[in-house]
Order: sequence, then structure tokens, then C-alpha cells
Amino acid sequence: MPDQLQPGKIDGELTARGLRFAIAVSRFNSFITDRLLVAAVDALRRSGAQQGDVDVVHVPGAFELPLTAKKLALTGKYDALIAIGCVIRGETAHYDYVCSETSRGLQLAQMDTGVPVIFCVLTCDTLEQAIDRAGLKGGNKGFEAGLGAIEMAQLSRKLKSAVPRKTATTKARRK
Ligand code: INI
Repeated sequence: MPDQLQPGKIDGELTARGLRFAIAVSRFNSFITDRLLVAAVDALRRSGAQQGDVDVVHVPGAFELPLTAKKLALTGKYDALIAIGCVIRGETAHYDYVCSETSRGLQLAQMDTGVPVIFCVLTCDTLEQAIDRAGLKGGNKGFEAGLGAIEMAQLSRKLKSAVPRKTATTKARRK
């Protein structure tokens, strides 16, 4: 008996070849969201996505991302989605409502449909924080989102095709 358990590993490869993606991106704070979008598309292209594999849909603001993501998921055309937005704190509580409903709605969209939705919505106190995360000091969260979409798309395919193993008890009952 080996004294160390070797668990089976299921990973999503980082190759976008043969996969389809949609990106929903908000126009609000487009100075930031445009930069996140360019980086997300770059990650998909450099990982093997071809012309026609990626669709981009623009929406007014982050609050509109969840419904759009759900509608895109329900088309059945996409292996994964990316939701791109940028919410910057203002003087009122508006920021809190937009952030919480956007994150809750995007989680619901992926849980309801089974299509992975990558959360690429910056929620920042200042414009400087957002700029840092859209290609400056903090890297570019759009690029990370592109890689996340590929990994989750590959992983979802594997998990979908995984056949449940028959347990010892099921086999015994059949005898
Ligand atoms: N939408 C954003 O994407 N970012 C923001 O910072 C923001 N702020 O601060 O107001 C914002 N508001 C608009 C909102 O997302 C909706 O588009 C709007 O309320 C219409 O439903």
C-alpha cells in the first residue's frame, strides 16, 4: 500500500483553440473598460482564439452586465463569458448598489446557466486604483480574465463529459 494518496487531477488547459467566447463590456468609465477589453481579447488571441471565435457586446453600465451575460449564456453558443466593467466610488450609496447587484447578478447568471462567467468588474475607491489595474502598476485584470475564461471553458468541458464512477455499493446492489 502506498503511504501517500495520489489524487486524480482535473485541470483546464490554457488553450483557446476550438472554443467560443463572448465579452460583455460596459461603456461607463470606458477609459478603463476599453483597456480591459483590449487585454482580454489579447489573452484569447495569444492562446489560440481565431477570427470569429470572440463576440463583444457593449452595455451602458455595470448594472446591465448580468442580464446581458445571462442572455448570451442562454444562446448556447459560448463556452465562457467575460463581464467587463468599472465602478468607481462616488459621494452617494449608488456605488454600493451597483457593485452588489452586478456581482450577485453575474454569479446568478453562471449558476443558472452553467456557462462560466468571469468577473472582470473593477470596484475601486479612486480612478487611480482603476488605472493601476487596467495596464499600469497592478497589471491588467482584462488579461487575467481572458486566461480565466479559457481555463473555466476547458474545465467545464471536461466536467460535462466526466462519467460518474460506479461505487462499490452500486455494483454490489446490482448483483
Ligand atoms: N456604472 C458603472 O459601470 N460604473 C460606475 O461607476 C457607475 N456609477 O458610479 O454610477 C455606473 N452607474 C450606472 C449603472 O451601471 C447603470 O448603467 C445605470 O444605473 C442604469 O441602469
